[in-house]
Amino acid sequence: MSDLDEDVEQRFDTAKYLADGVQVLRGVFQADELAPARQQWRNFAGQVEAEGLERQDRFLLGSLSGDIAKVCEHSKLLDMTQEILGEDIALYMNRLLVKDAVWCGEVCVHQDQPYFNGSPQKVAFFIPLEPCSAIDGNGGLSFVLGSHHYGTLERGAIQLQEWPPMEILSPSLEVGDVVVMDFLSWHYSEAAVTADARPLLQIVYQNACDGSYSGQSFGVAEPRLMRGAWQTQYFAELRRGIVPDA
Ligand SMILES: O=C(O)CCC(=O)C(=O)O
Repeated sequence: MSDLDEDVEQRFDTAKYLADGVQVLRGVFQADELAPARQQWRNFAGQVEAEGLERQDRFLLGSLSGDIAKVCEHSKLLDMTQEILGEDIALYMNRLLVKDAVWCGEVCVHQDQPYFNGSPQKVAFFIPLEPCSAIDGNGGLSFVLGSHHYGTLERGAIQLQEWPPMEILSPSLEVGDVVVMDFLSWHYSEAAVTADARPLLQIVYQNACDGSYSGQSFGVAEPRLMRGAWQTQYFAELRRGIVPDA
């Protein structure tokens, strides 16, 4: 590894990430690094419309603003992404997934790629703004290790029993921990059984040879280069000019 932040370098293992399609990193962020974003969340929780966001189940649709929006600029995330995807990095998605009194349901086993556009070579980071527990907790995520090796599947609920057994990782995350996930990795979450809100940032990057971007609803209204240089002149917003099949 080259110029990774020293603290992260001890933990991030590119080979393991490539093998498992997911890696949990403990204590990536110091408390003060996420404090402004957490404060912003606490200020607007329950009144997301005032932030220009629209609540739909667990999704806060619209462009994030302020300190929450800036987490995607953090060098620790971009350094790890460069280790995986190369020097030129673009932002694909920047959204907040919330479970709380408004919505606390379960999310079936699925893969994100079929719901989005562009190359499947995307790296997703899950960053909890409050402690986030998968088992008997506030609806944290579980991950199916190695599932990304099956490539792009279809939309819908993946029936785990139809596939060879794979290990499930159900981490309890503290603030400062980060999950790095291949965009092809299967994942799900149980319904929350505690009343603690679960604000979880999902930030997705890709190589800047890919001009796809998620659009306003998922936090990237325009193509956004994060490191290096664009290696394409073709930019495609998710769902642009498409009438979905009936
Ligand atoms: O918020 C969750 O628990 C699941 C989120 C997720 O995986 C998704 O919406 O694709």
